[in-house]
Amino acid sequence: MAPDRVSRRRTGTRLGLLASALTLTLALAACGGGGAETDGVTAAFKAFRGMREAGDPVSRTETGAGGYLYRLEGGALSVSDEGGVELWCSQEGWWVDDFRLGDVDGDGTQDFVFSLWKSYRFGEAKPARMENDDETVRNHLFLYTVLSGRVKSVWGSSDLPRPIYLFDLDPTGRVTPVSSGMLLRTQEGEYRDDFSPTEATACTYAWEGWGFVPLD
Ligand SMILES: [Ca+2]
Repeated sequence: MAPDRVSRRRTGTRLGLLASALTLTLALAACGGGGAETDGVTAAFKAFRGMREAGDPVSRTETGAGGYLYRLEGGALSVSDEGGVELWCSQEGWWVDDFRLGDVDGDGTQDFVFSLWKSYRFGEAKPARMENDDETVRNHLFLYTVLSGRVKSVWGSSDLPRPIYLFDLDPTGRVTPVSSGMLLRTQEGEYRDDFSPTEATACTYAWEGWGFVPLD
């Protein structure tokens, strides 16, 4: 997503992502189907997941347009229809930190943006089958949408240069043929071996059709 050249301001915010509360929740707790792919469940990912579970992971549900129910629990994100039928669930090899709902690309259909962590550097279409032994767990940002009851990927970042601590969608940006004017506002830090948070930086991005582009 964001190249390092983007100018940004220091906020001095220190984010306590790894809070002390002990919340042990199975990663698949939010997913009833049990069919999530297991690619990417590496030793490094399991260690990362354990740290997240022992922190204070976000757990919440939100009803979006069309009555679709978005549920995040134990790092697993799922989407169900009005009847409670699960349409989609994040892969077992992903840890989802949080999600936001909003029509990002301006096509009139609500999308959902989520921040996730996974081991493999390749996108979800090329998981463990690639000859890739890099287990480093890195942060990504994905944009999905729900069209006629089907969950579809719109865009997915490669490894983010900086992990996102917090993010939100802000509909006050400039409307273009490919954007609803939805801005992505983030608080980002630096990677550490133990994934402990660093000083955060505030960044803002606009959707340009092929990805989120930093606003100077
Ligand atoms: Ca949309």
